[in-house]
Amino acid sequence: MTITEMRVTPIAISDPPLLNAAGLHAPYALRTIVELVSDERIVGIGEVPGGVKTTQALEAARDTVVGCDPYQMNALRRDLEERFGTEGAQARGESPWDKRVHVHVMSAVEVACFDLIGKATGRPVCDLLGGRVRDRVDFSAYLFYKYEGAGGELGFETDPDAVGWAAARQMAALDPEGIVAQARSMCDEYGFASIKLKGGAFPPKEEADAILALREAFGPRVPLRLDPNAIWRIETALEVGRRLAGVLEYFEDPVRGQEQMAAVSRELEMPLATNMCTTSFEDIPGSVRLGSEQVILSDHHFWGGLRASVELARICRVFGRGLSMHSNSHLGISLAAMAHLAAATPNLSYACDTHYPWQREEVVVGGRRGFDDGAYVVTNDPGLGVDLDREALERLHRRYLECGLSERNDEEEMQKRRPGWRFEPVRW
Ligand code: GKR
Ligand code: MG
Repeated sequence: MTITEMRVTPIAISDPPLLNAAGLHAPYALRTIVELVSDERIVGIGEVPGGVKTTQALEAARDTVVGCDPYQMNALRRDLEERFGTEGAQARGESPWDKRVHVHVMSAVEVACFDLIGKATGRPVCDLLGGRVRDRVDFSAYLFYKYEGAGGELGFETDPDAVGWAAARQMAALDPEGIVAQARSMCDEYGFASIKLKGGAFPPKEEADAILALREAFGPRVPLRLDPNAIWRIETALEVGRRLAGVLEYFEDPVRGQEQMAAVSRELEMPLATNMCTTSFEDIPGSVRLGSEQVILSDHHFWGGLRASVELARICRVFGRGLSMHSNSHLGISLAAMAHLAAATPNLSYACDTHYPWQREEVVVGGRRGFDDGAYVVTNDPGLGVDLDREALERLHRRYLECGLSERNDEEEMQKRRPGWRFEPVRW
């Protein structure tokens, strides 16, 4: 099989005004869709966080990818690395999300290769990763402090006809009561049985109060997680950590960097988790030496693909790390890839993160994917089990061209609400 064509399409999807340590989500989140077409006219697809830099890097990779056999992923990776180099771990930057470009290129191309092979052979991607150990992949409710509004063309307005979760998604949630109400409607709609709160937006005491309010509302059987995206000082993390002892399933990135995470970990009983201080293979020796976290959140988009994430899972097993999964605003291609990876990863022992309930649009045929009692059901459909809706792709691409956004910048968006607001890597 030969890849004869590579299409790269940046898109913009509506995204509500969610708050985090770096500011506020813009009305649109950027994604880039990659299609690899084979000589038999079979199309494999991939989705990654978008923006001009990643899109241009994917365009630049086209010459290397076209003409390859999609089965030859090792050679393809080597050729891409020889041509474009790799980025050091530092290149991820200080923001909650990963700013590296080439890991995303590798991921988009590799996922599309797997989808292509799956569609050509009639096998689901999880079979190509060694086979499934589960059919149902549990996801967790991912709560955010937020302003009113649904994002996108609805802007800060709301759709008055919306009901249920669609209505709740538009409501402001700026205090513990708002967070509990958000949790209730999201869990009712999707059946999620674990809850994560994105922190780092309000003073730590208020965020800890919200966790305690969730515990009160949902009881001890619903695991809770808190993630302030490394914006706290060690003393703050210890104070909150002691207050929430026995309440949190894990405490995600309370402080910045492996050294500080190790210092907090030595003092607290609860597991620390990360998608910020250990985010590449280059970081593993430091993680092992220092003991910076007990749980790593994998993410095939920034670990460089599905096979890299399988390698990460083995490393976690060897070094006694738990394994969970990280998310950013995304659509159904990423969701399917996450679910196939999770289905084929025996030691993925936590419900995965997903921003999916916050989005309203889709780029796959059939529209929005469903969850069954909090789980994504991985079928035996070939490849990722999803196909590109070309009309939706075209519409979301036009939106990308018109929306005026070229890279994610939550600080700039926050300044529209609070003039002069600045991102501070450590705030409290
Ligand atoms: O979408 O605002 C957000 C999140 O803060 C996201 O960017 C993070 O990468 O979900 C993420 C996390 O777990 O750190
Ligand atoms: Mg996180």
